[in-house]
Amino acid sequence: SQSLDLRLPTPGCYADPVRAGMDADAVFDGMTEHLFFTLGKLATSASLRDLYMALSFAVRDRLMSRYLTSQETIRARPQKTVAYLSAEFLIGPQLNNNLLNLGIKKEAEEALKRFGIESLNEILEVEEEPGLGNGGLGRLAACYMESLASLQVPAVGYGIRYEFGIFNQLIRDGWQVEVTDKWLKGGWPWELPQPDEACLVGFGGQTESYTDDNGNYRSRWIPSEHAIGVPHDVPVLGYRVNSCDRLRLWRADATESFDFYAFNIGDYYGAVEEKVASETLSKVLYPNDGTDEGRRLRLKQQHFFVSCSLQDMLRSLEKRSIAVEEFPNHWTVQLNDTHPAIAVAELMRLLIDQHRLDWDKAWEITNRSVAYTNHTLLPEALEKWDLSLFKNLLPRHLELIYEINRRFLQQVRLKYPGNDLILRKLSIIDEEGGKAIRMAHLATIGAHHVNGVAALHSDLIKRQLLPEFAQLWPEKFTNVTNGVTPRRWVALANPELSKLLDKEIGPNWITNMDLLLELEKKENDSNFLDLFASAKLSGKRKLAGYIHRQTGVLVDPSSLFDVQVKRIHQYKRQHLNALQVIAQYLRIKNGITKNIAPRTVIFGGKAAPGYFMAKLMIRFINGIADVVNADPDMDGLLRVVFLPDYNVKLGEQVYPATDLSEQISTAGKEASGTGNMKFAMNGALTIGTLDGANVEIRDRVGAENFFLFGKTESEIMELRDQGYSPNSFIAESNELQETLKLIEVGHFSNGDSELFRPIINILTGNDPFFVMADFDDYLRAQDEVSKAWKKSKKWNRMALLNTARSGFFSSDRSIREYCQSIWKVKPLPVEISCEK
Ligand code: HBZ
Repeated sequence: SQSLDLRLPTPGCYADPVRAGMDADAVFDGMTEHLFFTLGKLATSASLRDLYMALSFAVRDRLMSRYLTSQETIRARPQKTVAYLSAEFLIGPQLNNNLLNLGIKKEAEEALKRFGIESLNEILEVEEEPGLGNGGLGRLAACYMESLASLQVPAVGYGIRYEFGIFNQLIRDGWQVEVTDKWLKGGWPWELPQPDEACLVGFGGQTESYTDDNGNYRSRWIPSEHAIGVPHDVPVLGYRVNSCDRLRLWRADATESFDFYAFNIGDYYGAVEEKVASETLSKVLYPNDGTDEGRRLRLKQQHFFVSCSLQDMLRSLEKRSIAVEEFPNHWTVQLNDTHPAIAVAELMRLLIDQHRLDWDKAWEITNRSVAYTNHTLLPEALEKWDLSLFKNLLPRHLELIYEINRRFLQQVRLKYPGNDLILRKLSIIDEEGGKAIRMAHLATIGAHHVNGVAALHSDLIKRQLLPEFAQLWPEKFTNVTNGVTPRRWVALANPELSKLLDKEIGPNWITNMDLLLELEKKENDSNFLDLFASAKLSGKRKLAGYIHRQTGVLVDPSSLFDVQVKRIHQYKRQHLNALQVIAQYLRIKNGITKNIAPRTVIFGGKAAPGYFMAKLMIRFINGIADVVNADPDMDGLLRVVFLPDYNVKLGEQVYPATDLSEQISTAGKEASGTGNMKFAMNGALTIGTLDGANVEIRDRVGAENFFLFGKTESEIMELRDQGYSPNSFIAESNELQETLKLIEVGHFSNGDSELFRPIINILTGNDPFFVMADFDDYLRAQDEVSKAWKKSKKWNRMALLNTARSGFFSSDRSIREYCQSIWKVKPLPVEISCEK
């Protein structure tokens, strides 16, 4: 028969599109069946959403033989699998990505035409994005899963299936308003719930000691509360390969629908209480990207998903009758920041309490399996748990952590006799103030490798964050510079550029970004530069349309699109950018327009709901936008836009449309940045400080194709040590004084001189992020930008060289580095058998 048996891999099912059910007829038939049987709709009355669902189900069906064959291959072959543990996976819309990776975009378009849909975009518009992450860290996890699958590396991403992801952002009267993200309403077609593989997790209660059958002294944990983790699996298909990895997200369910004892005594509300409490566990993502609030529910979430995930890994060994001692040969566990760092204690607990291993063996297994990635140096972002809270929630883990710490500190004592200071610095327990558990210390002690996410950042981890650890274990510390997937961020997001690249250098750049270097040959080819520029212009036109629809502001696609999109944070310095805009506004008002390039300055990003200054910065930008956009003097010269609700989907529109990428954090504060890479790939020039991966971007694209400004990390440290005073910088800059003055008098707040006072106060007070110190040099660099923009051929050449030399920032390169130097895993090609 020609029909596809979706349960069994079929002969030649990848090579032969008909047999694989990959042609337009099959996609159409699949959609028709799903409309009828899954959605209960007739094609004649199907809405756009129905068609989105039907197409998604039809595409999901077509992933299934790859997914199941991949899982079966991983199961049957005794090879190491990556377990990427992350509290966040910001995976973005799935349909388009799966169409691309399967290679059936054209077929889907053809099938849609038969339903009267002329453009796939109409359908893609409908897709809800699962906002299961805050920003860079969560998006990185998603890029890494895509690269792992594309490189055919067996991997599972373990995380939490939050019912509500990051809030949706509305702008009301210039202020951010947070709205619940109901991404699951109406059903999400990409997940496969697996209730048969649920895991039980305990919380609270106490420990008690007992003597086991062999006369050994042991401790056991009697939790007072339980939750059930139900895995929801999302297939992660690699690009044009059979490999399809799995993202396993845990949903918390109550252990019992009713506590029957409480029910029997008539306490109905008491009975449902436990159910409600445990179901709240996976209810909502914490929307903080930088501050650690130390909330009990967050620690519960962390332990919940880590415990489920480790149990799942151990169970996979049991199912295959593999001894638990073999764990490190079968799993390599990567901790995405300290959010899953409880894994060190939980793996010890499972090995010792449940699998009856002795301490040394358990520790060897744990240490050989676990590695830790750090993403921040900011002290307020380093996770610490109050000791009493921790003890109350995880008493057995606290015992184990004490013992880990005791043994570790004994080692330190032997190395540094009589050095109490170093013991205090290295201890997992922070004794300053109220006692607390330092999760970065637990992760570092438990892990075989600790890595930073850009060269500078990894260096600062060794020099500033964990110097005593780096001295103790120099070989443990390493760097893996972040990367982003070229499939989503170029091939999908930028179809015009992709077409041009395909034509010029062939389609292999998508999996081998080093091939982009061939574009260097074209740097003086006017014809090609024009084509490159018109791809950019087409992205800008689309974004201009979106801006108009969303904000009502008309922007000129031929102006310089100057973009800063990222979480709003003082260290990222959106206010520095905003001040620069005011300075340009003043110049125009004063008739000094000779060197001005027409610009559209675009901001986007969410502020943590409790972060007052970040929310005020949004209000500030909108205040400036209102004044600038209403002033006829600015026509043709300056526009300011705050794009509401920046997310993955919007990012896909923004990167291809950007000429200038703003990467202006205080040097030493941004661990890496990943937006900077997406911009460079799409041919934007960067204006930036020597921070995070900017350093490496500049090294790669060439200093002459990058607008550098600002103090270096060591200059910032020096300033700080000398007792930094922002006023000495303000005193030297007339433009800065005038800019601040205009804000103070309420020019951007309808005469209200109080509204933005906190911004002025912080900048003229202690200015913790050195905005004043970098202002003049930033303005100078912006003038360079304007000058360069006016020589469009030169600009286009610089932009082309950014794309050409950005291959290093593919997440495929990052993942290869993790595989070789940290995980020691190899690809496992998946063959779809041709025998029935
Ligand atoms: O991780 C970011 C870094 O700021 C950025 O420089 C880096 O490129 C990126 C990937 O390595 N960090 C985050 O995005 N951090 C968070 O989102 C976060 C979330 C929850 C927290 C703390 C931080 O509790």
